[in-house]
Amino acid sequence: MSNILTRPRTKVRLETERPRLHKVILLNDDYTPREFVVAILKAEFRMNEDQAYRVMMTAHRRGACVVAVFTQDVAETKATRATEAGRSKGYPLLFTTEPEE
Ligand code: TYC
Repeated sequence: MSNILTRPRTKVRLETERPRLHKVILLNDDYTPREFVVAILKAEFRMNEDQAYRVMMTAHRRGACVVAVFTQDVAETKATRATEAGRSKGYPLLFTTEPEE
């Protein structure tokens, strides 16, 4: 029998890192009606009329607007649902996601 002493190779980490958050971004287009964008923002992102109108107008004027941040899974699900809601009415409305810095 060998007498070699071994040390444990793993270190216990006392803190867990927070998951990186992902932004949901609303992109402007020339075809989707403003009221429809506002309705989607209210339904999918639980915004009130005022918040939804401001976000829609920011995307309209600047080309894009950050809607909210979530974990990756939730951000992607919401962006997909919101984009599909537009597509179901024939609009090119687009929500994308990207990791927060
Ligand atoms: N630009 C659209 C229009 O004039 C409205 C719009 C706003 C569409 C924001 C998309 O993300 C958007 N009808």
